[in-house]
Amino acid sequence: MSPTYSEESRELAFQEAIDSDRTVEPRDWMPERYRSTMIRQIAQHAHSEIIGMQPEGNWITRAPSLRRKAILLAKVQDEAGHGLYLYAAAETLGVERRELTDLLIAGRQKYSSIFNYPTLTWADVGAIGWLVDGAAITNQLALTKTSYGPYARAMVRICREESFHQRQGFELLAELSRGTKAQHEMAQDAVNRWWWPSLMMFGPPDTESPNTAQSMAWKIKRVSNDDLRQRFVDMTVPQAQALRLELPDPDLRWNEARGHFDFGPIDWEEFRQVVGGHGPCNQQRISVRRAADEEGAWVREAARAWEGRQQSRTSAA
Ligand code: FAQ
Repeated sequence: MSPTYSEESRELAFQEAIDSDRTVEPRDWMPERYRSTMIRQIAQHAHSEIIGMQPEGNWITRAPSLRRKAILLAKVQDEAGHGLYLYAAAETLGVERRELTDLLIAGRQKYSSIFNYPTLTWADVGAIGWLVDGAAITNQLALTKTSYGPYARAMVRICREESFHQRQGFELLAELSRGTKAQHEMAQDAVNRWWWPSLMMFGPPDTESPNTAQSMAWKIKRVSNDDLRQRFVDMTVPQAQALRLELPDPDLRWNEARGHFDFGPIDWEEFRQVVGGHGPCNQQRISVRRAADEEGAWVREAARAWEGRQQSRTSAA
């Protein structure tokens, strides 16, 4: 774009490019607010992937069979990979992974509310795969069409891996649901505890979401929080029936006129508490992340020393 453009005409040209469905690439001019919104969302998403390793990672040593342990190890490792693609996407906007990690540990950037709930039984691993990854895919499929190119491309790969995660959660719960009475009850208890927090993953209602209008105009978001939540409910109810598990909502019923399932009120006060740092595991999640960062410092130092040596060898050659 021409350097003689005023800020206002640049913004207009940017919006026109967005309206005609052009993706924004790292070297393109973009309004500062677009850049900061994108950094906020990608960083929050990356942090969620990394913090999200903790609730399931806690079960790796307690998986009930070698097959289940191998599956869970692969899944948790995939989440680490997703975090890394996303930090790399954020770096194309001019922020370092180090800065973002420091902000997370200092409590100045968010991660998804869902990872502040504890994993009390093995069935929780199934409920996370089925419901949490199911909600994540619903959101992320829309994000494969987001306007920022590096984020959209990261989403395509992440969604493929998340589909496997969702299937393994469904399969785990199906096995428990068809198992002994105690196993069925354990599966039901996990679904009872994870259902409502999964609906909260999509964020506040559209009427109370400060970022949705601008993010939709910039096509960062293609679908609103409430519409994604409805998509997830519509997709999940028949799956619960197939699993022979109940969703813990007495108001859940098909609405012929709307062509969607109606569902009961969400406890938004609980959401605010969890996002505000007062969920059951907020402190534990951040202190584990901080300890991992401190314990890994020597690896980063060694990598930097090795990189420095390689550079001096190259320049001497
Ligand atoms: N938790 O105005 P909006 C995964 C905040 S999947 C915490 O609607 P926006 C995979 C929001 O940041 C989970 N905070 O905001 C996995 C904003 O605060 P701010 C990660 C939330 O951005 C599975 C304020 O509330 N996925 O990790 C939440 O337009 C299993 C107002 O909200 C993503 O991050 C929440 N649930 O829409 C890993 C997807 N909801 O920043 C391991 C990408 C809202 O202004 C195991 N993100 N807030 O201070 C998004 O799509 C959007 O950022 C939304 C929120 C939809 C989450």
